[in-house]
Amino acid sequence: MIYFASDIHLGTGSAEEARIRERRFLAWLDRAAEDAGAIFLLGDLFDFWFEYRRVVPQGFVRTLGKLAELTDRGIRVVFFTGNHDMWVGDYLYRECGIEIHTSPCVMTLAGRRLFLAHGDNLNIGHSYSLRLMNAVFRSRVLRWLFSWLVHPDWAVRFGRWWSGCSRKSHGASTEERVTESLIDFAREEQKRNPVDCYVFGHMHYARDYAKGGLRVVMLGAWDDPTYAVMDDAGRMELKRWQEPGVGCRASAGE
Ligand SMILES: [Mn+2]
Repeated sequence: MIYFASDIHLGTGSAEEARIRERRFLAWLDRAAEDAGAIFLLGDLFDFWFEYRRVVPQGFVRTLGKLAELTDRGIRVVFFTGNHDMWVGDYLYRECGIEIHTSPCVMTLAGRRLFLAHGDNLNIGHSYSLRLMNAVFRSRVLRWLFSWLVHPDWAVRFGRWWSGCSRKSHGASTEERVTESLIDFAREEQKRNPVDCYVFGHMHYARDYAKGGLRVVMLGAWDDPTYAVMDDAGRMELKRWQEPGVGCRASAGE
């Protein structure tokens, strides 16, 4: 089985909220690891991440430990960076054995060709300001300057503030139309380089779109966790994650 999740946004909210979110994700990883050949994390695993050469942000130790344990056991863990963790370097690869991708990728899995991406910056060709902002954020030179000029405590403080602002402007989508731009992108891409399925995160709205040979699976955010799973025959399904025991407690109270 191959599992897909995105937009976990570890570190969001108060310390207690962040711990609950992390535990929920770990429970999902444990469940997935029972039969996973690979686990794909399609971006925004962290609400904010910035890596210095020898310094990484505090926190997330249970997640990093779990991911390292899974790769040690031979499970392939693949991470596509999102707009909240675009500054991931090679630490997660070196320390946890995670395969890292910083741009969209077409992969053949279980006999299916899949287009995988976080889903940000796919449709910015028409917008000069978005292209410029993207170039600034992804500039290696500016990243290097930032890491040498800004003390890590200040960088993380600023990053967490910025991530909070970004989430408020883009996060917690309640309308299906937010997914339309990704479907439009897939429709155009399909003319150039057809695949069996597109898998995206980013929009914080879970949707499984299938029409006229086009399949676009959009993973939701982990405020209400969803994930996708593909079996060995290449059948993909979008699912809601129900933590073991949570449903039982609710029904016991009736
Ligand atoms: Mn996100």
